[in-house]
Amino acid sequence: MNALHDSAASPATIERKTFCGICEAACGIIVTVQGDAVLKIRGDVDHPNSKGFLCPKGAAFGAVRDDPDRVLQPLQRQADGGFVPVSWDAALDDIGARLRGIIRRHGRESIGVHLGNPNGWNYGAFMWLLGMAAALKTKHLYTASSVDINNYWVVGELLYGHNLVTPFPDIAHTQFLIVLGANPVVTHGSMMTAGRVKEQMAAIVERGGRVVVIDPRRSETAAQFEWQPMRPDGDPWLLAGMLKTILDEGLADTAALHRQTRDADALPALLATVSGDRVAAETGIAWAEVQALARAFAAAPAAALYGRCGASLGPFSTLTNYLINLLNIVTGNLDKRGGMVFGQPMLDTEGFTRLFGINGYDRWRTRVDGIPEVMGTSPLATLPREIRTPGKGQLRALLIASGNIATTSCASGDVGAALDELDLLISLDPYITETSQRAHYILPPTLWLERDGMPIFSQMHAAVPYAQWTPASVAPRGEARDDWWIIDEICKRIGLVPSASRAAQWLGKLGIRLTPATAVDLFMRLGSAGDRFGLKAGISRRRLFERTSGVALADVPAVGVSRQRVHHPGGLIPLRQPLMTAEMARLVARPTSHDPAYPLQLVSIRELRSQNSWLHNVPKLTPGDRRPHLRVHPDDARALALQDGDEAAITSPWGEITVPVTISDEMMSGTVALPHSWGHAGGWRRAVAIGGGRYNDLTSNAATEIDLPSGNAVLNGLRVRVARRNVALAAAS
Ligand SMILES: Nc1nc2c(c(=O)[nH]1)N[C@H]1C(S)=C(S)[C@@H](COP(=O)(O)OP(=O)(O)OC[C@H]3O[C@@H](n4cnc5c(=O)[nH]c(N)nc54)[C@H](O)[C@@H]3O)O[C@H]1N2
Ligand SMILES: Nc1nc2c(c(=O)[nH]1)N[C@H]1C(S)=C(S)[C@@H](COP(=O)(O)OP(=O)(O)OC[C@H]3O[C@@H](n4cnc5c(=O)[nH]c(N)nc54)[C@H](O)[C@@H]3O)O[C@H]1N2
Ligand code: SF4
Ligand SMILES: [Mo]
Repeated sequence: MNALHDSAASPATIERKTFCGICEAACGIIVTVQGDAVLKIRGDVDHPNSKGFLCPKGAAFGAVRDDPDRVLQPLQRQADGGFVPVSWDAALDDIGARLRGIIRRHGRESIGVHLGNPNGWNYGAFMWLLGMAAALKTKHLYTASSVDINNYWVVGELLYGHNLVTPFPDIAHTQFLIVLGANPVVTHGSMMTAGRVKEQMAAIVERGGRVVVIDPRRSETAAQFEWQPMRPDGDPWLLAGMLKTILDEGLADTAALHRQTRDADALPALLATVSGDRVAAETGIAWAEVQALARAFAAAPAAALYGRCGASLGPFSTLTNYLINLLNIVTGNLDKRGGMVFGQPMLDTEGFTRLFGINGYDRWRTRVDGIPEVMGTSPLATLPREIRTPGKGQLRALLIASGNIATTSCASGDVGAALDELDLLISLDPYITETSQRAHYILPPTLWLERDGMPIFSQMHAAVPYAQWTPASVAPRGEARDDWWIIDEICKRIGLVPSASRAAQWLGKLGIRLTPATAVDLFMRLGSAGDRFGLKAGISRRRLFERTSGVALADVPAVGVSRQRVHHPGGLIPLRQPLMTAEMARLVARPTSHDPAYPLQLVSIRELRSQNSWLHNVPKLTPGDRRPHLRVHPDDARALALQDGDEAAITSPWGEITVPVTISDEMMSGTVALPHSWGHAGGWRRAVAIGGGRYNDLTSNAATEIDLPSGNAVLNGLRVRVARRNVALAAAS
């Protein structure tokens, strides 16, 4: 090809605005594309929330899109475990035929659906997966929430009458932020979409306020603010102790309690059995310091107590989350400027889920373990037993969309083995992963740059309420198709309309199928921010497509709205919660465990250049030695005769893995920490070559080892022992 021909053919360079679909920050970005190539990604200063911020993951996403290991054609697994490419028609027709056979033999309720984390940036997939499960009338709807935030959904229902009501810090105005088990400097905020979150936290201190980070590890966030070390799982004790102090010393905001709640007189009984000595023993924090923290929090002019994975992946995570909410409520910081505020989404997700009967709690229990449903879902912890336990409703076929549960779910080894026992496993994933390699078919999805997008999840917790909906920035690679399209095509072949809506079912009978874009646009335009089809000034998909940086819906989240936002009678928050009283009693009754066989506690680490189990296959995001290293305090290392760089075996009651060790005083002595969701297998060659131990081979999915009210997995605070590898080998032989 000569130069002249080359230049004549080379397409123009174009800049397109959209948002990053990797994490909840949903940063506004500008993508430079040439033809179907992504040349560059940079931050968009005009975005209402992120204001130009970009992290290394977003910047490197072009390399993920172009990854040579990306699956670009439907793959069918062969008897030898290898995969061969097949046409879309062949794959979909065969899947349809097999599903019809399974339905004939075992009924629709034997088919399951799993939604992994990346669906949070994939509204079409999200809706169509929920719709498919609703149309199947299956109880086998699983989501990543059950290894993450099921406890939030339960507390939302108990206190505010809707799972999706989950207040978040008004970070731009608070004077006192307590960060309980979260590392926003690295993770950029979760259940809180606050752009430039590190700068916003620094600004609290600059305006004379405080940021206190309570964490067994001096995390990247703790290192920049006040670090209060605490034992893993000390959270419910710390919170109960703080609440007791506030009530005993008359520091509660009685006017706020009167205005926003009922049955506040039930609170002292909840805490009757909590003693200062026990709080100190369980947290490792002196009782006087717990009291001082409570007094300072109550005295601050505006304060917010924010908890995340450190507080939501422990054995009492619903109780913990409940107590977090109580502290914010009792101190008068709920629904207050600079306190905890309610979200103002562009799409009324609360109304949407209510309309279709999706929200709710404990309307039924899981078949094998009797765990309460949460928003119509079953927890991942139950999945292997639902596959293996015979009887009506046994799980026979599963469609997994963007989930790598053979690594990210509790008891990952058991999950992998159970998936092999299914009659049919379908995985929608851009890679051959530990999970998708077990599938009969891997179907290649478009990635977020290649499809239109709206921040379906992030919009619910945005520090600056905003709306954004952008067209695809670049064409899909290969034969990749939008996840929702794939789901729709599978549903067509089994005679389903993937929707919980009766209207959609009727239209389906007439041969009319909505797209997710049409359905969301319709709902959004009828909602409070919508244009009511031209009757008022407001948003629609067409208008948002013209303003690709997004539009602020307000400067700040509204306050003084709790009566409207609480879905309980009178708009009042009911503070008498028998379920939580029972949990408190269970906590108090549980002996402080010091098992000499497992003297240490293990917690998870997240890293700047990783997103859970993915983004591990591109060199840009995996420089140097990327194996997950176990962080061990120098005192513990000395006692275990561990040197920096040694290989060590970590043993829990449920498994053992081997990892290299880094000795660091960032840990509290007695606690060790390891990055989660490494240890890959399958066809992502670099990720596999990096190797490393798989954290969740140490965790349990037993019905006794989860948070009981929510079914949420326990992934932090695991009891373990650690030994130098050669020592462990000698002991074993
Ligand atoms: N770069 C990056 N960003 C991400 C992700 C990622 O993998 N990488 N993942 C995204 C996802 S899915 C989520 S859910 C969010 C999570 O966001 P975060 O919750 O901010 O992330 P973690 O790193 O899990 O932070 C948990 C913190 O709790 C501490 N901890 C562990 N156990 C306990 C305990 O028992 N009590 C207390 N008080 N602290 C404890 C840990 O040491 C850790 O510092 O991040 C999101 N953002
Ligand atoms: N030990 C331990 N385990 C944990 C955690 C922890 O803190 N500690 N955190 C838990 C939490 S909070 C979460 S949210 C889960 C997350 O775990 P998962 O829900 O499994 O999510 P990811 O690992 O982020 O991504 C899963 C898969 O999605 C694929 N993918 C990416 N984009 C797309 C897309 O657009 N379409 C499709 N179809 N696929 C896509 C990726 O290739 C990847 O294989 O992990 C949990 N596991
Ligand atoms: S912080 Fe999250 S949303 Fe922002 S660029 Fe990084 S990965 Fe993307
Ligand atoms: Mo998560």
